[in-house]
Amino acid sequence: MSRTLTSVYHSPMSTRSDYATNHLARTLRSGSVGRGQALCLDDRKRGLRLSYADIFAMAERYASAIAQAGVKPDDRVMVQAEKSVEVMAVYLGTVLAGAAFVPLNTAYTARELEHFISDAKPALFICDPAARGTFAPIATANGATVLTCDATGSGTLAEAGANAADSFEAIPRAADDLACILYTSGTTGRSKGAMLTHANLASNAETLRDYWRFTSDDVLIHALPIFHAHGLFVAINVSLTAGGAMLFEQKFDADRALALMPDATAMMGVPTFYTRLLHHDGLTFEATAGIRVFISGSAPLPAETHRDWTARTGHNILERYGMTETAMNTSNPYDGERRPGTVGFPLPGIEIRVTEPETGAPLPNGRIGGIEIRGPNVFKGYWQMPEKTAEEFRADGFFITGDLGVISEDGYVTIVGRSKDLIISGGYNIYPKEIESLIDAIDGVVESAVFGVPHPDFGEGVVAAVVRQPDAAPDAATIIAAIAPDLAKFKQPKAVLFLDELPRNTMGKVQKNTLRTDNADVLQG
Ligand code: MLC
Ligand code: AMP
Repeated sequence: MSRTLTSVYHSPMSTRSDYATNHLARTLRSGSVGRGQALCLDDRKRGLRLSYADIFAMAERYASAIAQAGVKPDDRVMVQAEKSVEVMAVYLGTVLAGAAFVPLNTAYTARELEHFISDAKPALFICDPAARGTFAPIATANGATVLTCDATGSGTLAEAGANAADSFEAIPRAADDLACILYTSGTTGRSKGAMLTHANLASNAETLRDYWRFTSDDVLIHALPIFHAHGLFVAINVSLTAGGAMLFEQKFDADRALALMPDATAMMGVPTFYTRLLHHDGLTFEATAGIRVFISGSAPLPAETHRDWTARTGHNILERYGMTETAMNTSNPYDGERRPGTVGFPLPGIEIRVTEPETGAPLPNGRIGGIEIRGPNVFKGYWQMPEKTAEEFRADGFFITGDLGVISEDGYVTIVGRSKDLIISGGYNIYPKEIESLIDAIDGVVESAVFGVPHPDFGEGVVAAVVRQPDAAPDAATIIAAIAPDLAKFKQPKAVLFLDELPRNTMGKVQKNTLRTDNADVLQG
């Protein structure tokens, strides 16, 4: 397939800028050196076909605009805007400008935003023009300049970019300098910012490119959000580092994914992508014939889905395991057995051990324990939380993931559960504590327990068990209405159950396992 472009967007690859001293930018540009006019990103809904030269020219213009907005090296650039090539260029521009990129889920409400902004104190905040009225006062009160960008790229960001210099001298950044902060919810309900360095992201991109054999011939269906590790660090970084092309979709849609497959060689997704495609009549051997690799992660891929996929398409999905704090840790092999229900082997250069959770003592293969990780991918710590950071690391540098797993005699890692109270729904992490606190504050509620149960589409779905005062009993609709303004939609319970009391053990601890087992079919059908 020829992917040389003739596009109105053509810009010469900047010759003035030398990325050699900016650790991550150097890696992200490495795949395209000498191939400036090759296709980098194709957004068919917007009719955009952008070459590497176009994308890096845009990134340099945004880097200039970011610097002009007063952003200095090590400052934060926070973005809560719909997925677009402009947001991707802001990510690259932020890296070039030596600042830290802080993307946020577009579903977050003003209450959730308030915490992120006051915690990260960004110098620049970019949001949708429609949200400006709500978010700008919070951002400016915290010292940020505000720019806007909608799903089509319109807004004051584009204006600033148009007026900015079209080349930018990359700010030198060393391996250990901060590149991104990604917020990940905390068990106490307070989100923590995971600090990822240039070397964390660059090393993971190169490792995954090589392990999964990505090259400049690849065309990736990119239908993931770009505010999380999967869509940003795995999909974008690997594709750029390989010099491949991305078919950029606003969000996942099974019809569109199937329509794109004849032009693609790879797809990355959360398990929901695969279960939704399996429900589509169009999923056949023929429809998927041109795809080289289907990759799944962010949540467990049921072994049954893996097998059904093979039966319907002839492809074995390649499942991998990662997290915000570490990017990717393990992967099933490219060649060799992709074993259903497992997440494969530690990636090259990354060490994994399974330990006794209380003591950290390493356990032999075959024994279930806590998964711990050490390697160049492991983050620098939680933003302004040195004690929390110290708690999550062993003295010898291993990071305690909070996942429970086992390593087989032949080295395959299987994740069997989590020691953290966490729900993963459609690939999004949801911490029950945050939802419980909001429900408990509602008039007439005595207490609540939030837990995950099997969901046919999202893998797990959120359920709330609520104990009410007898005289002023709010119904389920009242409870959802009360929390909705403060809680992103994906975190809101899909069912509310009323109990006379919560099940507790002899220590008084709420038995979430009992709740999960007793209500396992609440969201089925
Ligand atoms: C949407 N909804 C969700 C949801 N997504 N509810 C629970 N969990 C989710 N993940 C809500 C919607 O608001 C809507 O509410 C209803 O559920 C149905 O929406 P939909 O239109 O069917 O959903 P859709 O918009 O298609 O989104 C589903 C999805 C999306 C799976 C495509 O959630 C998604 O792209 N997930 C990927 C998340 C991701 O990238 N995770 C990576 C994290 S990084 P209503 O009531 O209005 O209908 C990481 C590290 C690693 O974990 O290892 O990768
Ligand atoms: P996040 O904090 O959003 O980065 O989510 C990371 C968590 O997702 C991990 O700690 C795991 O619990 C889970 N996860 C990621 N990939 C997989 C996978 N392939 N199988 C099971 N769980 C996974």
